[in-house]
Amino acid sequence: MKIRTKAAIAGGAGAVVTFGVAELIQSFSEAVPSIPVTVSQRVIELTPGALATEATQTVGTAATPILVTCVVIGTVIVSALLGALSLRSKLAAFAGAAAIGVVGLVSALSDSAAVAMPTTLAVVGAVLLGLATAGGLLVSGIGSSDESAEAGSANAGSANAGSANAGSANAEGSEGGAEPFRGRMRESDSSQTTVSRGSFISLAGGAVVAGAAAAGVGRFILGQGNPEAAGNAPAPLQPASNTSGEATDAETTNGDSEAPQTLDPPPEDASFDIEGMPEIITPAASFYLIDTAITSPRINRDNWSLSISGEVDNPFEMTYDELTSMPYRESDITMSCVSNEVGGGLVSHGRWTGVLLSDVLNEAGVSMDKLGRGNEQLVGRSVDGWEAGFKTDIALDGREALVAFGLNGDELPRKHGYPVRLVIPGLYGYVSATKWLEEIELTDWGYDVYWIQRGWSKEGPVLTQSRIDTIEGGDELSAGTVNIGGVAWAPTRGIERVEVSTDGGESWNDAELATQLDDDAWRQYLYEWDAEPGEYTIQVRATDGNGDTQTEDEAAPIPSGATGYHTVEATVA
Ligand SMILES: Nc1nc2c(c(=O)[nH]1)N[C@H]1C(S)=C(S)[C@@H](COP(=O)(O)O)O[C@H]1N2
Ligand SMILES: [Mo]
Repeated sequence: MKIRTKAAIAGGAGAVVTFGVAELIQSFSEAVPSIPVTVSQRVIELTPGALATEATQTVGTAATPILVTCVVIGTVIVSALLGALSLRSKLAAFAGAAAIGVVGLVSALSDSAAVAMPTTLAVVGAVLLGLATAGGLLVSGIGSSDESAEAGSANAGSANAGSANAGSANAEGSEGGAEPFRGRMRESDSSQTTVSRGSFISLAGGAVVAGAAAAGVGRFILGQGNPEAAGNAPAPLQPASNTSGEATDAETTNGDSEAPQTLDPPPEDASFDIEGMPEIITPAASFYLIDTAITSPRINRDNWSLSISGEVDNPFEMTYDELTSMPYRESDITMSCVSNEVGGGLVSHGRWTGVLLSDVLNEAGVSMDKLGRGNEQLVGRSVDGWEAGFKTDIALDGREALVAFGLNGDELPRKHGYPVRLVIPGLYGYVSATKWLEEIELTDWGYDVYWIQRGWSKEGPVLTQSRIDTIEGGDELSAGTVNIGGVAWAPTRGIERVEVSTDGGESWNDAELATQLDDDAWRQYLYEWDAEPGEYTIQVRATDGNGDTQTEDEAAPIPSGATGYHTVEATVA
């Protein structure tokens, strides 16, 4: 085996050990984040439009596991090159390893969950162990003394020159004194420090296996400690005792304290019991998921607090118990993502438990005339720094804008913002629905939040949309009664009418509407079509509570949300 190959293997093995040890440590301590994950997170933040793509917010989520893998493999490759480099210059190799360590440390420290001291110790310790592994392998595989290393590096140049002339000079198997590089190494190896090729491979392999095993054990422990990964549902909601009706104070603008703390189960006639229809309340486990976080922040709600900051008279902090002791309500709110394509699945309906945003602001002493000004926004900031912002009057115009801590009767799932998030009816998630909320800042409307910086429109009202759920494109249907059904939504405005066309929009038929749960909720529709054999282009369109019908013009999701009619081609036989 070429000496440079051995050196490269030593370097790569060292990196694997570093990652493994770091993963193992972080599985034991919430104060220490995962290095590859935080590095990937920084890459996403520093490359607007690259992974967190400009065209859709969904690709970023799908690409993140690939990104983490690339970070790990890339580091192992660079470390292997550094191992080879160490034959020429130990100093340069050390500097390279140190630089990798610094990138890892800086990334890890900038993570919201990182505590400086344990994180630094963990990263430095893991890097040192990796270096020791690489060094040990180098010594065992190549030779120990500085002299030999220097000899190696001194000869590396000529070895290269030699191999340029005669490519095979360096090849494994070219035994004997003809090869200067190996020849010199052999000499200085008289101290018996090198091991045989077989045992070098076992040593290096052992190091890699140990590193990978450490990472695996770490991941396993994390999985055990994470109830959601273990398949358990979030805990049932048990907010601090709070007798409904005791409103914090009378000034609350839209805080009708009569709002129920829990909703009755949806009435039977709120949904049609037909195949393909989505459940009227989306189970948390199938609620659509969009965010820029590679792993959801782990927040201990006993240490959590919400701060109300910015142009407020007195900056204010509220604990979880304080929040959940305020009058709260359960509200039906359909949420959707601006990235959703026409007919797509990035829309779900939840029963959210939370305190009115206006009540929280009021409690914090934010004066209503300040909020009434048109040129300001409320920016919700997540523990991971992500931000969404909307005009201040949204909090006051009567809609049920919530500081939410429950979904469908349970605590928020970690993926969906545990312990507290914002849910604002009628706004797409990217401008409003901050998960893992830790701060609400009153600031100038001119300030651009995360997705605005990446080309999406500033206001983000949810457009009226409808979807066909019971028929898929290309379906072969049998003649007779065919159920064409699905959902339509126009949060804050409600759905007044849904029409179905089977002839590509030439003629329209009124669909039957299920009972509307709430103006903020999606509404099911059903058109029982008497189908005769033929080819059909089926479409749907909805009219909102203001009497406005969704536009037929087709637009891509970016910048303001996809428009056009959901269209499905079907054959009736
Ligand atoms: N902290 C944080 N909150 C976030 C996001 C995010 O990336 N980070 N994404 C937003 C977007 S674009 C949407 S559509 C909704 C999705 O919420 P869900 O994943 O609970 O369905 O969350 C919003 N809140
Ligand atoms: Mo979104």
